[in-house]
Amino acid sequence: MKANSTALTGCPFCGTGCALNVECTENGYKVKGDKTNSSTQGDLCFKPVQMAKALDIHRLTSPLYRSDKTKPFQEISWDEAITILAQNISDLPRNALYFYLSGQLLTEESYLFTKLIKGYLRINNVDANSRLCMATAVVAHKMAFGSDGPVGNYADIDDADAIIISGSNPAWAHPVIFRRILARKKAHPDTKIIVIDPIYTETAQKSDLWIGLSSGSDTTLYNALLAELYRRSACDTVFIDRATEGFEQTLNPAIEIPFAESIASCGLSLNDAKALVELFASQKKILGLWCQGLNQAVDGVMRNLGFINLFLATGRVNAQKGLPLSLTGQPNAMGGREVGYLSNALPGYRDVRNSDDRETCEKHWNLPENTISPTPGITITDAIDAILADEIRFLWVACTNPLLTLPDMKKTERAFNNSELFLVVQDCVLSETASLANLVLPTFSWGEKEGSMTNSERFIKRVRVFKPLPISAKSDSEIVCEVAKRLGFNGFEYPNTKAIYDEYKVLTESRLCDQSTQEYESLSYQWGDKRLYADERFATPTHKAQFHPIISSAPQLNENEFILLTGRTKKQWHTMTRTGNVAELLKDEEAAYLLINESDAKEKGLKEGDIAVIYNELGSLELPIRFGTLAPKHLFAPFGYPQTPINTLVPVLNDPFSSQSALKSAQVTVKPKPINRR
Ligand SMILES: Nc1nc2c(c(=O)[nH]1)N[C@H]1C(S)=C(S)[C@@H](COP(=O)(O)OP(=O)(O)OC[C@H]3O[C@@H](n4cnc5c(=O)[nH]c(N)nc54)[C@H](O)[C@@H]3O)O[C@H]1N2
Ligand SMILES: Nc1nc2c(c(=O)[nH]1)N[C@H]1C(S)=C(S)[C@@H](COP(=O)(O)OP(=O)(O)OC[C@H]3O[C@@H](n4cnc5c(=O)[nH]c(N)nc54)[C@H](O)[C@@H]3O)O[C@H]1N2
Ligand code: SF4
Ligand SMILES: [Mo]
Repeated sequence: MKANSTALTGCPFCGTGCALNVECTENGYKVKGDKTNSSTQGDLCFKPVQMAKALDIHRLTSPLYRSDKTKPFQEISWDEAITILAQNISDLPRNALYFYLSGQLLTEESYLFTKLIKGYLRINNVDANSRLCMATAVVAHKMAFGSDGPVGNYADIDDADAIIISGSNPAWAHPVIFRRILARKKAHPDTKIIVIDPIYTETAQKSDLWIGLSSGSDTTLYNALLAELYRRSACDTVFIDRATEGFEQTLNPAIEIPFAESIASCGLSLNDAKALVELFASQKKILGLWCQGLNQAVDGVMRNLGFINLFLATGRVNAQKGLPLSLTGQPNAMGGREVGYLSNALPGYRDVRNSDDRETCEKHWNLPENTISPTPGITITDAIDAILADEIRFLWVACTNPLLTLPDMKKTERAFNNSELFLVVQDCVLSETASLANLVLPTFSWGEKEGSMTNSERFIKRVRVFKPLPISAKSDSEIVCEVAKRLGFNGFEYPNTKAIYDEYKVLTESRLCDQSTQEYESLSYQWGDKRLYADERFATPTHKAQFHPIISSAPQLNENEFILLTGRTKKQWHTMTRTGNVAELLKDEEAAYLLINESDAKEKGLKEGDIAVIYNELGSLELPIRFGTLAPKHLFAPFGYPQTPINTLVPVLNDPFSSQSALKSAQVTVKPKPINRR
């Protein structure tokens, strides 16, 4: 890229998916919003602007290898690296192989991995960090609407009368979406912002009403609201009869519990809950947004469905009265879902269990009939167990840092250190996971590779190169193709990235995520139009949306224990491999902390700044105290900080429908750090 040139591209961070215009100057990269993009309209936050200073810091300069994980790495050539990788794949039985991908890979990269693993290696042992992030929302959308795919779009913010944000802190995690919400409020001060979250977050502080419920009581709250709406004859029975199924079965268990009783058990004020009922009972346009506070829970699918039920019950799946819009976390988790990178899926929102879906992909990939396995692969947390049992003996990790982000870090560490496991990590830096590997493959990163991404409102855009390429790295796509070719597979010769996209997009034809008519070069396209199901024809077999009865299962706390909520900070990105190198992004976030109510802290003899020890049966950590406002007996600590890895204390407890881990409800005890009296 020459100095003084510009490239239109996408932000590598959150699922808001801002379209950017990066100018390459003699003094570095100037990152601005792309005003020509209709999805994010030129807006952006400080993360990509600041990140542009640190693109070359701590980059890997060569493939690294060691046959024995207790020995130091040796630098090797790419040719050797590809040979070693292909050899390890060939030497093992197929069911001993596992792949772990990322919602930060580009669509073309995830597509190639999917084609190699499911089509050519004939296994479905592949998962992505979306299992920790969006798996629950995927399952809930399939159950309620018949297919994955967020229903609404960002423009629904612009004329909403009320925006209910549950289990999501967009002021930190989706800043441009939050700015759009505040802009709506500024233009129309009557617009109500309501936040349902155990923490009085920055989002809650800027809202009209904070519903500070206890962790795990979402399902009780949503059921109570549904029942109360029915009692007040405020459900849209015409819509329910015309376009949905399952209402009665859903209502019956909910209506048995008196409203006041349910609300009290959530730790909420009756007046606040009544305000929610009145809002849903009105004709106002309500937009419902949610993210990890509903997804990362042992009853995550139930929480999602409970929230969606309120919209279905009041006829809110349209532009007029509003709709639900699930917020996606990573910049291209949507693209990964579309290409089918999870262990049960195939490209174009297809499923390995469906014979027509398998046949379509087999034909498209010129593979014989019955090549693709009809059995979903195991999910990542089960794969960790299988590694510990010596059943999985090869793990290829790309674009994710699972040592710090999977639950039960000590268990993950034991698995990665298993001498029977050959661990391959494909990353742009030596991440904590990479430092445990046998083979490390250095990749290009943001600004160095091209392709496409889909954002949280189903909008696809191009990602382009805007900086010089590190000499010793390769793109994720090139690595997959080279290994496939070394394994003797045809079908991985692509002259350019456009050819990969062109092959993939055919598989979306006539599917919900149809993008088959789009041109790669100029990709700027919202599949499914502004809103899905505008004709009320849902993707279920009967074309009706489905209510599902909600089973409540709030965790019981032992006396003296706290619920440990975990999540994000405002400026850091997950495990800090890139944002951790930027002083501006580290400010006030240099180290992890423990957020606690002042009264709870006092009871434990802790002041602001003191070091607390938090512990449970999995381990213990020391964190400095910060005061905040949370529901009683709740704590918060950010994840991703390598010095104080909070996932040490998070047990593996999965939602039974989605296998997504409950990352926000570990139970811990707190005490002051003992004074060292040496
Ligand atoms: N700055 C920054 N932004 C990011 C990221 C980042 O690392 N840094 N990561 C991106 C990714 S991948 C994701 S998935 C998103 C996540 O975005 P969010 O989901 O908005 O962020 P989190 O901090 O994980 O959690 C959101 C909120 O859920 C609340 N919560 C916890 N338990 C409950 C509960 O039982 N009920 C309810 N109603 N709420 C609960 C927490 O208190 C927290 O405020 O952020 C994206 N954006
Ligand atoms: N306790 C707790 N745990 C959580 C969560 C939580 O809320 N609480 N949230 C979960 C969620 S929602 C998510 S999404 C996960 C995120 O967890 P991870 O995906 O594990 O975290 P990242 O730090 O984003 O890891 C991305 C890695 O990709 C590398 N990378 C960057 N660009 C490229 C590239 O172009 N190619 C390749 N190959 N590598 C690249 C980075 O250096 C980094 O090492 O964490 C989950 N874990
Ligand atoms: S809001 Fe998200 S996508 Fe937009 S610039 Fe900020 S981090 Fe990037
Ligand atoms: Mo995520």
